[in-house]
Amino acid sequence: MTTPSILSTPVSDVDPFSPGVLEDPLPFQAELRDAGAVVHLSTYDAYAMGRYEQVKAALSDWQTFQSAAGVGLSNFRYEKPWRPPSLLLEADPPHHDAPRAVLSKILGPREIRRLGEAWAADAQSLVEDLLSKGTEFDAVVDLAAAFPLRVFPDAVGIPQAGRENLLPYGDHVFNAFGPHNELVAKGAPRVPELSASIAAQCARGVLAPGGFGAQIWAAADRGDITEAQAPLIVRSLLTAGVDTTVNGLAAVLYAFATNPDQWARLRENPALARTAFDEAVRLESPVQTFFRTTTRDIEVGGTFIPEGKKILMFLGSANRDPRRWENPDAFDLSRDPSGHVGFGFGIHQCVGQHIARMEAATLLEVLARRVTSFNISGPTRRHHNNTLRAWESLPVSIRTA
Ligand code: OVV
Repeated sequence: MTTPSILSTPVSDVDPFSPGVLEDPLPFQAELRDAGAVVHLSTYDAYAMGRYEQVKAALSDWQTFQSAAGVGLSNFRYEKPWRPPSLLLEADPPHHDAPRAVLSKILGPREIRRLGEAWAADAQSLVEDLLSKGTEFDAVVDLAAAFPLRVFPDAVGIPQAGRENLLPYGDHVFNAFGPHNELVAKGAPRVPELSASIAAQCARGVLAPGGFGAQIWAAADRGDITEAQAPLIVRSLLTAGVDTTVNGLAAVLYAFATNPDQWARLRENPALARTAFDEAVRLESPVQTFFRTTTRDIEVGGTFIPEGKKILMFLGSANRDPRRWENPDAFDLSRDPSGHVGFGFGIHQCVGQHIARMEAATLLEVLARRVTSFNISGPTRRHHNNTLRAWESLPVSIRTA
C-alpha cells in the first residue's frame, strides 16, 4: 500500500530579477532553499529550485525538464523567440545531438591543448604590459575581460572588426533569459545592430582557417551537420564564450583578492589553478540561473508541478547549499569542488568548460609566478544582469616578485 503524499507548495513573492536581489542574491537564495525543495514564484507563475539535490536531478532529466521551450522565462510554445533559438542550448534530443557532438569534439580537452603554448605567451605579455604601468589596476577590465578578448576571438577565427560587440551582445542575451525588465529594455535598442554584427562573424568566408569556426564549417562539409546549422553553432560560441569566462575570471580574481591565505597556497603550488577556478565557479556561479519547462505533471520534494510550467533552477544556490557543501561560503582550495553545477549538469553541461578552465589556468599560473599579493584597493562595483553574476569594476593593488 502506498501512502498518498500530502502535497504543499511554498510560495515566494520576491522577484529574483529585482535590483536588490541581483546586487546580492545570497540572502534570497538562502530563503528559497529553506522554504522548500520547490517554491512557487508568484511574480512569474514559475517554480524555483534552490537546493543542490533537486537542481541536479532536474538537470539530469531532460525528458521531463525540457530546454526546447527556451531556457529563459519566455515559453517558446506560446511566444516567438527574440532570435532564432540556439541549436544547443534551446534544443533537446534528437535535434540537439548532432550539433552537440560536433562542438564537443572541436572543444574537447585534447583538441584544444595545442592552443596552450600561445595562450601562455599571451598571458605573459598581458601581465607584463600591465605591471609595467604600475601596481594598481582594474582586475575586471585589465585582466578578466582583457585576457578572454585577447585569446578567444582568435581561437574561433573571427575578424577584428566587430569584436567590440561580443560583450554587449552576450550581456543582452543573458539579460533576455529573464523577464522584460529595465535591463532588457536598456539593451533592446542595440539588438538589430549587435545581432547583425554577430551574424556577420559566423559566415564561412570570414572565419580564419584552423579556428573553431572553420572547424564547424568543415563538419558541415562532411555532412555531420547541415550548412544551415553551421552559422548558428558558431553563434553559440560567440554568445556563450566571452561574458561567461570574463565573469569566471573576475570571480576567481575577487576570491583570491579577498582570501590572501589561498593566494599564498596557489603561489606554493600553481598546479592548484584549475581547482581554484572550479572552486570560484562554484562559489560565484557566473551563470546563476537557467529555466526549464515541464513536459508532464511531476511531483518534486512534495510539491506538485503541472505540465508546461517554467522552472527556474538556481545553479548558484545549489552551489552554496549547506545540505551538500561543508562551509559553502568559503573559498577553499582544499575542497573538491567537482560536482558543482556552475557549468550545469547532464546533456547540456557547458561544452566550452575545457576552454574556460584552460584560459583560467593559463592566466592564474602567470599571475602566481609574478604577483606576491593582491588586495582590493577601492570600491568594487557589481554589474547587474538577469542571468550572470557579474562585476563592473574590481580595483586592486598588487605586489610583485
Ligand atoms: C550556454 C549558453 C548561453 C547563452 C547562449 C548560448 C549558450 C547559445 O548557444 O547561444
